[in-house]
Amino acid sequence: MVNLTIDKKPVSVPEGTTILEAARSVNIAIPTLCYLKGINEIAACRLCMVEIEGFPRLIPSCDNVVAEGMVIHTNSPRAREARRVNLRLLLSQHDIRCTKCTRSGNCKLQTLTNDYNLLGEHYIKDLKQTQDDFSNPVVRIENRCVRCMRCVQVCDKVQSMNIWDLMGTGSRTTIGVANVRSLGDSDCTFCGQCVTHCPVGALQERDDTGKVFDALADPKKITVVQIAPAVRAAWAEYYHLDPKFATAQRMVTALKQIGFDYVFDTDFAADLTIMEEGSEFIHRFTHRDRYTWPMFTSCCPGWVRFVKSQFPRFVGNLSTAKSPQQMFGAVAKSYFAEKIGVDPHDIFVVSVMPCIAKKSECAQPTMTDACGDADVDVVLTTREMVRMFRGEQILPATLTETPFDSPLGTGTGAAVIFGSTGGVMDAALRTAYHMITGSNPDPDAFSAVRGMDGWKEARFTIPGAGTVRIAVVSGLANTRHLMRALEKGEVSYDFVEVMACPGGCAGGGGQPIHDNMELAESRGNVLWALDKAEPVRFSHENPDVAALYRDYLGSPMSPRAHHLLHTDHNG
Ligand code: HC0
Ligand code: SF4
Repeated sequence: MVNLTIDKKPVSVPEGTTILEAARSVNIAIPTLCYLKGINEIAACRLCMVEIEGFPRLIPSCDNVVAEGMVIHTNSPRAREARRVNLRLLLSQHDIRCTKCTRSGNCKLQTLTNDYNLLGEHYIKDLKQTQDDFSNPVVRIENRCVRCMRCVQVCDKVQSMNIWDLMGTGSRTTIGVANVRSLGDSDCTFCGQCVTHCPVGALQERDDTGKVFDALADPKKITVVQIAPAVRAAWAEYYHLDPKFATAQRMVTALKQIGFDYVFDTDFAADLTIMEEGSEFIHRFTHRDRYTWPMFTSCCPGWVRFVKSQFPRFVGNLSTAKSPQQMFGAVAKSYFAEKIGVDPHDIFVVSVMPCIAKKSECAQPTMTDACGDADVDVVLTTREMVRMFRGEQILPATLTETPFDSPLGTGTGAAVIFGSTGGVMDAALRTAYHMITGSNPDPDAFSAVRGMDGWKEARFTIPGAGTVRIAVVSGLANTRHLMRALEKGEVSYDFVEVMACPGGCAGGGGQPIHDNMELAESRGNVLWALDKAEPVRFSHENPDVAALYRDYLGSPMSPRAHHLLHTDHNG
């Protein structure tokens, strides 16, 4: 152990601990902007400067480690002044028109500017003119960037994609797309992890709320909205509401209040996905030699973009099942349109997703199977939906609960866990077991797939089918490791679930942002608890999915189901 003193407090920490972490261990907070533990410890912002007795210069505390006997002052006049100067330098290159920024009120730089009372300073006239591209699902706004490098590091280390890179030198240093490409031409998966890790508003999703307000105001449009599983675990975080209070049913009330005609649940389509994907898996498993292995889940568009660009020879291993969001859109503009007797072209489908990549998924030219129009018209992130609620002055704490509309509003426990890593696999195995054996397993029989490990493996024996070898992976760097191991023949599986975002959609790139906090696990736990509390925990027992097969699709994998619910990923 190393013994030292920080702000007159004795501290004892293991060798190699940074000064910043040593201070945190005794509840001394040193301000940071660029710091992300284990990912970005590079002293780019230089706001964590501290003074060390006997040392001539101030040093950044995030990338310097403790030494025996150090006497450190974190808030000496010199340290405080250095922080103010460094903050001013950051502000001199930053668009400080906070009223026009989506991160206003949730911006680390804005908070520090207030904390250090730099409110009278104006640099705006020196800003350079930029032409920011708002056409892609992920948008970068150059003049808001503080060159903290978090996006570069998260993309490299957590997602292994290396999309962002440092460009230029000196005062012209900035971040851009590596290899001088545009974001749209790059291999960006649009997972949005750079967005949720940006401390300011330099990265955000493309705002599509205007299109939704327009549709809501159009008397000819029948507006339908679906809510993804993981949204319910996070939507009210900005309002500081406990997830137990902030139920999906209160979100239904709010969405009705802003004018949607029908509020449905992506959980319905998640159960439908399990019927199709489970049947597909059993078909492949019983005709083993006709397919290449393993079969991969296909519901995460970040992962689908990843496999297409990084491991194209595995594209044929993807399940042909569309994602629940796309199955929902296709069913809404066919079965549901028929049921209520309207022209599907008049239905406007909005998805609320914890995800930015879903914006690119719904725009795929192949996702038009119901009536030739896009099956899903607009995807909003959880953050965009909250922005709409705010604009409409909705106060979630005052809302009562409203049930989802019928018939696309019923979901089971197996569906709600889709939003957490391991959930799709768990749900698929529950139903595959029933399809093979004719009886239900214990709904918790496959709990080995749960938990936050980035790469999980398990084997399950299903009577009549033998042993099924599965893997569950989340985060694209973990995924790359798994894919390389598969290529080298170091591992082999039958079925693999992949989610691009660490922890799955609960930690998705469209979820509320809390600086320096990873909430995928706690949000995921909300979803697993919802599953436990559901009376029905098997997708094949969803009564409205059963009715859809009975009245419209026939059976899983029928020609109509194939047309509406499956896709060719090479298409
Ligand atoms: Fe997900 Fe989904 S679970 S990808 O994370 O499969 O976005 O929540 O909606 O489509 O259901 C996201 C979340 C979904 C889809 C579902 C899947
Ligand atoms: Fe989107 Fe979920 Fe995939 Fe992340 S894990 S890219 S939130 S679908």
